[in-house]
Amino acid sequence: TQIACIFDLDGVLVDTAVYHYQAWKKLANSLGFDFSHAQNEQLKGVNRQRSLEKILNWGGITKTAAEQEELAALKNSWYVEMISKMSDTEVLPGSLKLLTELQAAGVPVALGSASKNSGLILERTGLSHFFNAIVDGNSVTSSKPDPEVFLKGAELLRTEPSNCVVFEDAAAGVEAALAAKMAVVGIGTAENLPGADVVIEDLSKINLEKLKALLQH
Ligand code: B16
Ligand code: MG
Repeated sequence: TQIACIFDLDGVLVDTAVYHYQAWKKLANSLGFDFSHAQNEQLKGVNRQRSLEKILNWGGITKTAAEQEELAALKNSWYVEMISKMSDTEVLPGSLKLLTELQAAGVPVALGSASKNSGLILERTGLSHFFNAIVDGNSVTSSKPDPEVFLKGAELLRTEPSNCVVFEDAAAGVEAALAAKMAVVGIGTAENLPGADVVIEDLSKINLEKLKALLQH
């Protein structure tokens, strides 16, 4: 079987979701309100600008485009400060083993992330060298659930969507992968990830053999 893998970053390979949450929470608090863990779930996989729009909406706050840009930059400065201190200890369970297995087998691997900070994160956690292609928030125009990020990944890997397996922790990301007509491995819980072909707790629960079986149907 021809197979290629496209990995989401936050919440799949590394544990940066907690830093996004802390930085957004700090921003909301500074504006005089708070939001729940359940609401935070809706921010996963969603790009920076869209995330801010959702949060301001929850707080019942209206800001001009210029003000929104400033607020997003402020959140990002706190977030970048946090991720600058990351190390390879924050790579999620099973990531290293699976990426190593794929690399050894010559399986093409791409990143498919909404983040504009993916370069810094991959570098801090020592994962850069596993990727044959990087598609992130700097290279796409439409945010997940639009399939653009994954379709670009397949294109850069010079393969067809039907050969691709996407790894995603966010509902918006699973939707994007399905729209791209790719197989999807959900990371997390099935109730949060409707439509995924299989949902596992983390990457230690899967290997190349199981991925190939997934593409057979
Ligand atoms: P940044 P992923 C996404 O990354 C995060 O899940 C989401 O919470 C974040 O808002 C988005 O990246 C943008 O990140 O502000 O760093 O550009 O899960 O698609 O890897
Ligand atoms: Mg994610």
